[in-house]
Amino acid sequence: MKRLTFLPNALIARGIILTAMAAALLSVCNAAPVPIVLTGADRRPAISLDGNWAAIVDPYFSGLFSFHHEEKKNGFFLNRKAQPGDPFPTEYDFSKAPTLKVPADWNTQRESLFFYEGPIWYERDFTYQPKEHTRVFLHVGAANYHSWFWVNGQKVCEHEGGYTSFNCEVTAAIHAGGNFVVAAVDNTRHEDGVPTLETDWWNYGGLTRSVSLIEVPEEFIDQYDVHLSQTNDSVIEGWVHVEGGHAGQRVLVILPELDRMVSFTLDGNSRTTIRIPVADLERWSPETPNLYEVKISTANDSVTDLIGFRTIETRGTEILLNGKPIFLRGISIHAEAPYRTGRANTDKDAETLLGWAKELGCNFVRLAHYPHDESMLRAADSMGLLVWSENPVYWALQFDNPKVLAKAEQQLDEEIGTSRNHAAIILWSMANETPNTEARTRFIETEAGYARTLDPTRLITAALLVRADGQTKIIDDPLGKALDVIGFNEYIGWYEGHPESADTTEWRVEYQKPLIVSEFGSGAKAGLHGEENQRWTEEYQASIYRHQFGMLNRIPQLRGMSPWVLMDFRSPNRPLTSIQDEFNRKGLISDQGQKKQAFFILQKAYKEKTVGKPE
Ligand code: GCB
Repeated sequence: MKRLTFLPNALIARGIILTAMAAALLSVCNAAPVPIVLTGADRRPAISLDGNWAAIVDPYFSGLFSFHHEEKKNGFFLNRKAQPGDPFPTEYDFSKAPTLKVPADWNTQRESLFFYEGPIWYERDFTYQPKEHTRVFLHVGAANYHSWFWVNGQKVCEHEGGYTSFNCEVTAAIHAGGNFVVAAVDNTRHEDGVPTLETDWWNYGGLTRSVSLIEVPEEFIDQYDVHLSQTNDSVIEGWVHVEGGHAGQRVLVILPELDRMVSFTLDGNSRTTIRIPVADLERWSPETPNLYEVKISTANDSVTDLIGFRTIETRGTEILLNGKPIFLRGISIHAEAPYRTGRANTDKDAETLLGWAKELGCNFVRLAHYPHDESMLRAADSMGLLVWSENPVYWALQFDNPKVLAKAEQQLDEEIGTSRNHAAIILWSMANETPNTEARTRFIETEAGYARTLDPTRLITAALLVRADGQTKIIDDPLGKALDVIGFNEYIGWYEGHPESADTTEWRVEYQKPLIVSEFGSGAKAGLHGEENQRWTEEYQASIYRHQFGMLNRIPQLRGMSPWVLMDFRSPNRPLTSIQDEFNRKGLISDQGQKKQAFFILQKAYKEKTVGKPE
């Protein structure tokens, strides 16, 4: 079996040398085959492994670790099926275990797992017919947080990070007829994790997104980037990488609607840059979310994607979409499933959440606080919603720990590698509300530099904290220097002062760059009514929104907003009985779909363009 690495081909091709930190991580991971990033995985034919998986709860992780806490070679009991006459007691017998549904978090499936944080074993049988000259990958949409996989007892990969997809090669482990896959998924929080111990959202565990088998030829198109040139709007450019490809091999790129078919040649790094002159291209925008079929093929492989073409850049304090200034009328969204709660992971969830954003009058969504799934991005592309996509560098990570930086960079590789062809995404967010320390600034500057090497076509942002001097709020966090667009969060009227405090608040912004207020808001229990000064009522929340608008309109370089948050979401930090009941209640809509008053206040302001700079 050919070994693949995490290393994005784009980086190899650009001759960029791995940071010492990333190299260190790779060598640590060398023990297990490492998964690869696949662009457009959802565009390939797949054999679904979704459904019911046998599941064994293993809080002490005794299935993987021995009584002296050494990792058992190959998972011992767990990597094989119990056989009659086994010499050892088989305590982990999947045939006797209850099941859990995949894709889904385990917390909302079984009452006893609601607060569970730890490892759970999954097992599923499947039949398979190998084909000649075909490689097979186990595609995992997401497994939160740390996961291990075995196919027919052979370890096929290990992965850290709960919100990105990855692909483990199983070609050598899979065989004709009956097969079985075992996964261990552990959502234990770690100080050196990304995110770390503290978050304000539910730590949903499990195989939270779809799992499938993807078949590809021996040489296959693993990554590609197809976008409109920033400098010439009649040229589509980018690159294609063919895993296992060789110099001189042909790659065809076809855009049927534009009547284009252009051939390129792979270089010694199995990569080619592409450049395709086009005429009469209808550019992608929120008003005209045009998507074009793009077919990329080699002699043996082909993938067809749907891609929109637009440019995004900044000029002074403006954000320019297709060369024209735009104000981002947005809302923040967690990947929380409407109506049923739990992790959002279906096309229907995406349509509901983004449908509400459209109803609100948005042209923009902040997908907080981690990469959301492919269905959200496909829906945003086709519905015409610009997207802020975020790496889970949230609050206080171990910023002086090189291994943590390597983990953040690995998650960026996966986020950008899988979703780089979505026209909707305009902003890569590096972090949220991080403490202003030198180690933090160095960490995120490095992360931002890395993101730029992976994708120089989009804007880099982060949600910063602000400080105050009396009635003046100051945005001068040194991290601002590393960003193209500055996001900032503030909770005037909720965590400080009263809703009216916004009327007298002034802002001093040390950067001549576009600003987005990436959060403001207040808690409100849907259906709870009272006076405007009564916390938790819909009236209080509505009042916060009204008072914010005037203040925001006085910030000259404000170019966007994404109030917190579209829908109530589960958080263990929110225990207030009969109000919160383990939900963060800052949603404009309850988890059961009830719209609160503030929804209509924001909707009116967006539709009448009374907040923000009219274009
Ligand atoms: C924040 C965080 C967000 C929280 C929110 C809140 O500043 O960025 O994750 O959920 O405040 O509700 O307090």
